[in-house]
Amino acid sequence: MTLIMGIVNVTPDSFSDGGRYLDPDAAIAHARRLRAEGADLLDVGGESTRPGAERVAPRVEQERVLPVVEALAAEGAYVSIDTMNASTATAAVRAGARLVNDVSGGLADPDMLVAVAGTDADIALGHWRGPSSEMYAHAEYGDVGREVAAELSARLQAAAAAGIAPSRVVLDPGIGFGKRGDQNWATLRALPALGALGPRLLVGTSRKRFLADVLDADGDELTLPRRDLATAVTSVLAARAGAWAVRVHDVPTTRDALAVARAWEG
Ligand code: PMM
Repeated sequence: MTLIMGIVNVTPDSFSDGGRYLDPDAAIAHARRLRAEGADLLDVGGESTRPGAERVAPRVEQERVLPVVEALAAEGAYVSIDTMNASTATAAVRAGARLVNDVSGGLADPDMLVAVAGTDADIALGHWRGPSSEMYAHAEYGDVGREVAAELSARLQAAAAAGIAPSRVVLDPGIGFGKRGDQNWATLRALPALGALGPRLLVGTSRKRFLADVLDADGDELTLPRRDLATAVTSVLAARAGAWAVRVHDVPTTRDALAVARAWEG
Protein backbone atom coordinates (compact mmCIF):
# COMPACT_ATOMS: atom_id res chain seq x y z
CA MET A 1 0.00 0.00 0.00
CA THR A 2 1.40 3.37 -1.02
CA LEU A 3 2.18 5.65 1.91
CA ILE A 4 1.18 9.29 2.09
CA MET A 5 3.90 11.75 3.01
CA GLY A 6 2.36 15.00 4.28
CA ILE A 7 4.31 18.20 3.59
CA VAL A 8 5.25 20.47 6.49
CA ASN A 9 7.08 23.48 5.03
CA VAL A 10 8.50 25.67 7.81
CA THR A 11 9.52 28.36 5.33
CA PRO A 12 8.57 31.93 4.44
CA ASP A 13 8.72 31.30 0.69
CA SER A 14 7.61 27.82 -0.48
CA PHE A 15 5.52 28.31 -3.56
CA SER A 16 2.10 27.17 -2.39
CA ASP A 17 2.22 27.44 1.40
CA GLY A 18 5.21 29.67 2.16
CA GLY A 19 4.91 31.63 5.40
CA ARG A 20 1.82 29.85 6.69
CA TYR A 21 3.68 27.61 9.12
CA LEU A 22 6.91 29.50 9.85
CA ASP A 23 6.07 29.62 13.55
CA PRO A 24 6.95 26.20 15.09
CA ASP A 25 3.62 25.93 16.92
CA ALA A 26 1.72 26.57 13.68
CA ALA A 27 3.88 24.00 11.88
CA ILE A 28 3.32 21.41 14.62
CA ALA A 29 -0.43 22.01 14.60
CA HIS A 30 -0.49 21.70 10.81
CA ALA A 31 1.50 18.45 10.96
CA ARG A 32 -0.84 17.01 13.60
CA ARG A 33 -3.76 17.82 11.32
CA LEU A 34 -2.07 16.07 8.38
CA ARG A 35 -1.45 13.04 10.54
CA ALA A 36 -5.07 12.96 11.70
CA GLU A 37 -6.12 13.20 8.05
CA GLY A 38 -4.13 10.07 7.23
CA ALA A 39 -0.53 11.05 6.53
CA ASP A 40 1.79 8.09 7.21
CA LEU A 41 4.93 10.24 7.23
CA LEU A 42 5.50 13.94 7.88
CA ASP A 43 8.15 15.67 5.77
CA VAL A 44 9.51 18.70 7.63
CA GLY A 45 11.51 21.23 5.60
CA GLY A 46 13.05 24.59 6.43
CA GLU A 47 14.43 25.63 3.05
CA SER A 48 12.31 26.34 -0.01
CA THR A 49 13.38 24.69 -3.24
CA ARG A 50 11.04 26.70 -5.45
CA PRO A 51 12.58 27.71 -8.77
CA GLY A 52 14.82 30.73 -8.21
CA ALA A 53 15.01 30.27 -4.40
CA GLU A 54 18.24 31.31 -2.66
CA ARG A 55 19.94 29.01 -0.15
CA VAL A 56 19.24 29.32 3.58
CA ALA A 57 22.03 29.11 6.20
CA PRO A 58 21.96 25.70 7.97
CA ARG A 59 21.71 27.48 11.34
CA VAL A 60 18.50 29.25 10.26
CA GLU A 61 17.16 26.06 8.73
CA GLN A 62 17.79 24.15 11.97
CA GLU A 63 16.12 26.84 14.09
CA ARG A 64 13.03 26.36 11.96
CA VAL A 65 12.86 22.59 11.74
CA LEU A 66 14.38 21.05 14.88
CA PRO A 67 11.62 22.02 17.35
CA VAL A 68 9.05 20.69 14.88
CA VAL A 69 10.87 17.39 14.26
CA GLU A 70 11.39 16.87 17.98
CA ALA A 71 7.76 17.51 18.94
CA LEU A 72 6.35 15.27 16.20
CA ALA A 73 8.81 12.42 16.76
CA ALA A 74 8.03 12.54 20.49
CA GLU A 75 4.39 11.89 19.59
CA GLY A 76 5.41 8.78 17.67
CA ALA A 77 5.10 10.23 14.17
CA TYR A 78 7.28 8.93 11.34
CA VAL A 79 9.20 12.12 10.52
CA SER A 80 11.38 12.83 7.52
CA ILE A 81 13.66 15.84 7.26
CA ASP A 82 13.70 17.64 3.91
CA THR A 83 17.21 19.09 3.74
CA MET A 84 20.28 19.35 1.51
CA ASN A 85 22.59 20.03 4.50
CA ALA A 86 24.43 17.22 6.29
CA SER A 87 24.50 19.15 9.59
CA THR A 88 20.72 19.62 9.51
CA ALA A 89 20.21 15.98 8.59
CA THR A 90 22.25 14.66 11.51
CA ALA A 91 20.69 17.12 13.98
CA ALA A 92 17.21 16.16 12.80
CA VAL A 93 17.96 12.45 13.12
CA ARG A 94 19.16 13.12 16.69
CA ALA A 95 15.81 14.88 17.23
CA GLY A 96 13.94 11.79 16.01
CA ALA A 97 13.71 11.91 12.20
CA ARG A 98 13.87 8.46 10.58
CA LEU A 99 14.26 9.50 6.95
CA VAL A 100 16.53 12.14 5.42
CA ASN A 101 14.90 13.56 2.30
CA ASP A 102 17.62 15.16 0.16
CA VAL A 103 16.21 16.50 -3.11
CA SER A 104 19.79 16.89 -4.37
CA GLY A 105 20.50 13.18 -4.00
CA GLY A 106 23.51 13.93 -1.83
CA LEU A 107 25.07 16.25 -4.41
CA ALA A 108 24.52 19.64 -2.76
CA ASP A 109 26.55 18.83 0.37
CA PRO A 110 29.57 16.53 -0.10
CA ASP A 111 29.26 15.42 3.54
CA MET A 112 25.64 14.26 3.29
CA LEU A 113 26.03 10.59 2.38
CA VAL A 114 28.75 9.87 4.93
CA ALA A 115 26.80 11.74 7.60
CA VAL A 116 23.64 9.71 6.99
CA ALA A 117 25.64 6.47 6.76
CA GLY A 118 26.67 7.06 10.37
CA THR A 119 23.04 7.17 11.57
CA ASP A 120 20.31 4.54 11.44
CA ALA A 121 18.08 6.72 9.26
CA ASP A 122 17.04 5.95 5.69
CA ILE A 123 17.69 8.43 2.88
CA ALA A 124 15.59 9.61 -0.05
CA LEU A 125 17.77 10.64 -2.99
CA GLY A 126 16.17 12.99 -5.49
CA HIS A 127 17.13 13.45 -9.13
CA TRP A 128 18.82 16.84 -9.28
CA ARG A 129 21.08 18.72 -11.64
CA GLY A 130 21.76 21.95 -9.75
CA PRO A 131 20.45 24.46 -7.24
CA SER A 132 17.05 26.15 -7.44
CA SER A 133 18.70 29.46 -8.35
CA GLU A 134 19.60 27.88 -11.71
CA MET A 135 16.75 25.35 -11.82
CA TYR A 136 16.26 25.17 -15.58
CA ALA A 137 19.84 25.75 -16.70
CA HIS A 138 20.44 21.99 -16.90
CA ALA A 139 17.04 20.95 -18.27
CA GLU A 140 18.53 19.52 -21.47
CA TYR A 141 17.85 15.87 -22.14
CA GLY A 142 17.92 13.40 -24.99
CA ASP A 143 15.83 10.67 -23.34
CA VAL A 144 14.81 12.13 -20.00
CA GLY A 145 13.54 8.85 -18.51
CA ARG A 146 16.77 7.02 -19.30
CA GLU A 147 18.93 9.88 -18.07
CA VAL A 148 17.04 10.23 -14.79
CA ALA A 149 17.36 6.47 -14.23
CA ALA A 150 21.10 6.50 -15.01
CA GLU A 151 21.77 9.50 -12.78
CA LEU A 152 19.74 8.05 -9.89
CA SER A 153 21.57 4.75 -10.32
CA ALA A 154 24.85 6.67 -9.92
CA ARG A 155 23.54 8.26 -6.70
CA LEU A 156 22.54 4.83 -5.42
CA GLN A 157 26.09 3.65 -6.04
CA ALA A 158 27.52 6.74 -4.35
CA ALA A 159 25.34 6.00 -1.32
CA ALA A 160 26.56 2.39 -1.24
CA ALA A 161 30.17 3.56 -1.48
CA ALA A 162 29.54 5.85 1.51
CA GLY A 163 28.16 2.92 3.51
CA ILE A 164 24.40 3.22 2.95
CA ALA A 165 22.90 -0.11 1.86
CA PRO A 166 20.29 0.01 -0.96
CA SER A 167 17.65 -1.21 1.52
CA ARG A 168 18.02 2.15 3.30
CA VAL A 169 17.60 4.15 0.09
CA VAL A 170 14.47 5.63 -1.45
CA LEU A 171 14.76 7.07 -4.99
CA ASP A 172 12.78 10.11 -6.16
CA PRO A 173 12.58 11.24 -9.81
CA GLY A 174 12.66 14.89 -8.71
CA ILE A 175 9.57 16.12 -10.49
CA GLY A 176 10.03 19.83 -11.27
CA PHE A 177 13.74 19.76 -10.43
CA GLY A 178 15.69 20.69 -13.56
CA LYS A 179 12.77 19.57 -15.72
CA ARG A 180 10.40 21.62 -17.83
CA GLY A 181 6.70 20.85 -18.47
CA ASP A 182 6.69 17.77 -20.66
CA GLN A 183 9.97 16.45 -19.31
CA ASN A 184 8.10 15.83 -16.05
CA TRP A 185 5.49 13.66 -17.78
CA ALA A 186 8.19 11.70 -19.59
CA THR A 187 9.90 11.17 -16.23
CA LEU A 188 6.68 9.90 -14.67
CA ARG A 189 6.20 7.50 -17.58
CA ALA A 190 9.65 6.10 -16.72
CA LEU A 191 8.66 5.19 -13.13
CA PRO A 192 8.61 1.43 -13.83
CA ALA A 193 12.20 1.69 -15.13
CA LEU A 194 13.19 3.55 -11.97
CA GLY A 195 11.52 0.84 -9.91
CA ALA A 196 13.73 -1.71 -11.67
CA LEU A 197 16.76 -0.08 -9.98
CA GLY A 198 15.59 -1.77 -6.77
CA PRO A 199 14.98 0.78 -4.02
CA ARG A 200 11.60 2.10 -2.92
CA LEU A 201 10.27 5.07 -4.93
CA LEU A 202 8.99 8.40 -3.62
CA VAL A 203 7.09 10.69 -6.00
CA GLY A 204 6.33 14.37 -5.38
CA THR A 205 4.02 16.07 -7.86
CA SER A 206 1.99 18.11 -5.39
CA ARG A 207 0.71 21.43 -6.76
CA LYS A 208 3.62 21.68 -9.18
CA ARG A 209 3.56 23.94 -12.20
CA PHE A 210 3.50 21.15 -14.79
CA LEU A 211 0.04 20.21 -13.43
CA ALA A 212 -1.21 23.79 -13.66
CA ASP A 213 0.04 23.86 -17.26
CA VAL A 214 -2.23 20.93 -18.16
CA LEU A 215 -5.18 22.57 -16.41
CA ASP A 216 -4.47 25.92 -17.99
CA ALA A 217 -4.56 27.33 -14.46
CA ASP A 218 -2.37 30.21 -13.35
CA GLY A 219 -0.51 30.39 -10.06
CA ASP A 220 -2.95 32.19 -7.77
CA GLU A 221 -4.53 30.72 -4.62
CA LEU A 222 -7.83 29.95 -6.36
CA THR A 223 -6.15 27.31 -8.45
CA LEU A 224 -4.97 25.28 -5.43
CA PRO A 225 -8.07 23.03 -5.28
CA ARG A 226 -7.59 22.22 -8.95
CA ARG A 227 -3.90 21.49 -8.44
CA ASP A 228 -4.80 19.28 -5.44
CA LEU A 229 -7.24 17.25 -7.51
CA ALA A 230 -4.61 16.89 -10.25
CA THR A 231 -2.12 15.82 -7.56
CA ALA A 232 -4.52 13.12 -6.36
CA VAL A 233 -4.70 11.76 -9.92
CA THR A 234 -0.92 11.72 -10.42
CA SER A 235 -0.51 10.19 -6.96
CA VAL A 236 -2.87 7.34 -7.85
CA LEU A 237 -1.01 6.76 -11.10
CA ALA A 238 2.31 6.82 -9.23
CA ALA A 239 0.90 4.28 -6.78
CA ARG A 240 -0.12 2.04 -9.69
CA ALA A 241 3.40 2.39 -11.09
CA GLY A 242 4.70 1.01 -7.79
CA ALA A 243 5.51 4.10 -5.71
CA TRP A 244 6.27 3.38 -2.07
CA ALA A 245 5.09 6.87 -1.07
CA VAL A 246 3.66 10.06 -2.53
CA ARG A 247 4.51 13.51 -1.13
CA VAL A 248 1.47 15.82 -0.95
CA HIS A 249 0.14 19.00 0.63
CA ASP A 250 -3.55 18.03 0.61
CA VAL A 251 -3.69 14.69 2.42
CA PRO A 252 -7.48 13.98 2.43
CA THR A 253 -7.89 14.36 -1.34
CA THR A 254 -5.01 12.01 -2.13
CA ARG A 255 -6.05 9.61 0.66
CA ASP A 256 -9.56 9.32 -0.84
CA ALA A 257 -8.22 8.90 -4.36
CA LEU A 258 -5.85 6.13 -3.26
CA ALA A 259 -8.69 4.39 -1.39
CA VAL A 260 -10.89 4.44 -4.50
CA ALA A 261 -8.06 3.07 -6.66
CA ARG A 262 -7.45 0.29 -4.12
CA ALA A 263 -11.14 -0.63 -4.20
CA TRP A 264 -10.98 -0.89 -8.01
CA GLU A 265 -7.96 -3.11 -7.82
CA GLY A 266 -9.69 -5.33 -5.26
N1 PMM B 1 9.56 18.65 -3.96
C1 PMM B 1 9.71 19.75 -3.22
C2 PMM B 1 10.35 19.68 -1.97
N2 PMM B 1 10.83 18.52 -1.49
N3 PMM B 1 11.15 16.21 -1.74
C3 PMM B 1 11.03 15.10 -2.48
N4 PMM B 1 11.52 13.93 -2.00
N5 PMM B 1 10.41 15.10 -3.70
C4 PMM B 1 9.91 16.23 -4.24
O1 PMM B 1 9.38 16.18 -5.37
C5 PMM B 1 10.03 17.44 -3.50
C6 PMM B 1 10.68 17.39 -2.23
C7 PMM B 1 9.18 21.06 -3.70
O2 PMM B 1 7.83 21.22 -3.38
P1 PMM B 1 7.25 22.13 -2.14
O3 PMM B 1 7.99 23.45 -2.20
O4 PMM B 1 5.82 22.27 -2.45
O5 PMM B 1 7.49 21.40 -0.87
